[in-house]
Amino acid sequence: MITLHGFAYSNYYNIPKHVLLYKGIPFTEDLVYGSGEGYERLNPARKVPSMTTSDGQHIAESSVLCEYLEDMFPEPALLPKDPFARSRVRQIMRCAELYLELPCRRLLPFVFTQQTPPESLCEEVNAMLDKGIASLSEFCSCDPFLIGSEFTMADIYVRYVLSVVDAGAAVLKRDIVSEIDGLKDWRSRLAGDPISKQIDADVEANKEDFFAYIASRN
Ligand SMILES: N[C@@H](CCC(=O)N[C@@H](CS)C(=O)NCC(=O)O)C(=O)O
Repeated sequence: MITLHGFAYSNYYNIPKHVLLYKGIPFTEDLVYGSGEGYERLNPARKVPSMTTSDGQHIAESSVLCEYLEDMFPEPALLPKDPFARSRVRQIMRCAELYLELPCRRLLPFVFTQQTPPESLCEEVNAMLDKGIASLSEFCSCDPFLIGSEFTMADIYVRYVLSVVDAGAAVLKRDIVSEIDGLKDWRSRLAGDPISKQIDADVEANKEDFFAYIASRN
């Protein structure tokens, strides 16, 4: 059986977890924070999530895990059949990570320590966010799903990117989600999905343990 390694408070962990649940693939969860002893055998970069396949091989990087699951379990499909539409899904995922998630992630240490980030950092983050907002505004119809009528792995990916974007938005006092037409409503619709609800409940359940872990590192 597949094992997913990581922790529920990790937005990246929840991406393949949502894919596994959506496709109805049996899996077990192994609660680990990436700094644990021996974790480098699963993922040399020590990032969460990683996955052990049913034949005992280790894979990491959330988008790579999504692609592996799609290759191994093609139904229900999370990529369109048309090659251009597939590339659009991947482009949305890539832009969401590079230009929304990663810049906002730079602000997380300030969120955790409740400190004010330097103005120069906020300017850098805002400039990258402009690229992400321009890209998703161009590529996402949000009607009703990101690329249109078909639910894809981009919907799953962006949903969990937005939890880090929310943290960045609070620091920057910038309503990032509202800057992308239709994204706010798309997000509310997706939040009502039973899988989203299950994952959100698991995030809440892990919160105390995660913050205790963070405190133990400082
Ligand atoms: N590109 C990686 C990023 C994963 C990532 O940054 N995970 C965070 C948890 S949400 C992590 O492991 N942080 C610990 C660290 O950076 O050392 C992916 O897509 O899986």
